Amino acid sequence: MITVLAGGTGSVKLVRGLAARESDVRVISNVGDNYWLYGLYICPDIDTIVYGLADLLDPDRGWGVKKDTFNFLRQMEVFREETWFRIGDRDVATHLMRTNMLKNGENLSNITKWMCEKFAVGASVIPVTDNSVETRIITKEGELHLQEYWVKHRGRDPVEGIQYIGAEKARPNPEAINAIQDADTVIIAPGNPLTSIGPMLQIKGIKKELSRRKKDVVAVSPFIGNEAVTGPAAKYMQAAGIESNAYGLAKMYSDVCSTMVLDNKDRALAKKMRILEYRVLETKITMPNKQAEETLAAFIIKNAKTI
Ligand code: FO1
Repeated sequence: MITVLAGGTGSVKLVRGLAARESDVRVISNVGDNYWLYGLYICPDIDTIVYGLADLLDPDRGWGVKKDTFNFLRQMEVFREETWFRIGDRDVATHLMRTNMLKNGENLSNITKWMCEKFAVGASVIPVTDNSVETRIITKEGELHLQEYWVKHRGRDPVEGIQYIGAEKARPNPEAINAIQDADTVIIAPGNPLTSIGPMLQIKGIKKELSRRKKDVVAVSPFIGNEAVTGPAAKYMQAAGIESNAYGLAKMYSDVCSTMVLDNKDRALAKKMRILEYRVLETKITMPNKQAEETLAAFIIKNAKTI
């Protein structure tokens, strides 16, 4: 059994590769970028993973449903509502159903299970907590929800800090704890370390359980050199005072992880990582197509247990 800690667009390709090769895959999903809009509860990371596994994810954007239309949003424009967050017509049905179930007293874990069933996803997708955790970005202009900072303001202002509101008190999902305890290998997907993986590591029970399994925890770097393969990870790492490369990541994950998968091009960083007592695996970490997703997944599964 393989357990993956995953965020959104940076993680879904590896999750898909693992699910194609393994029969029991459990995906612990970040909830820090969940967002309320028009009275709807939107869970981008959960949805990206579920759509990705259901082969419904838009491949160009990396979020939302492929070939979706935007009539709902056009009507919201008519109502003079803000429409900077591009919710598609099919996507909105997911948010409507989820919000309705929440209002009827269902928790996010069960709603996500329902979603996996409806989209015929075989892997388990487990929200890291059913409590509210909110990633907020601090800039000199003030504090913004991650979606407002990144999508509405297009990441315009320098990041001065990151906060995970609610993480401290959040109760880890018992199924997430079981998934970490029972896994042969736990993989930290190449998601944004501060906004996709970071909020989960701030939940005490999750961090404690991962550190207990440290020798079986493998992280996949989202960096090549000082740049993230996709997205704004480098910017957030610099803001947090962490080197924006695989070595900075290794230091950040050193309490919870003992194996780092990095790109062949980052071979020069391996020696420094070994000083931190990491086992280092070098391969090609970019996943431009489904074949590459499976190849990386197979590489990790094969090498995870060769100590
Ligand atoms: N990202 C954008 O850059 N622009 C959008 O308009 C946008 C809409 C959106 C709608 C639903 C959804 O599930 C995700 C969406 N995302 C959008 C992606 C999202 O902002 C982030 O990439 C994730 O939260 C990070 O994991």
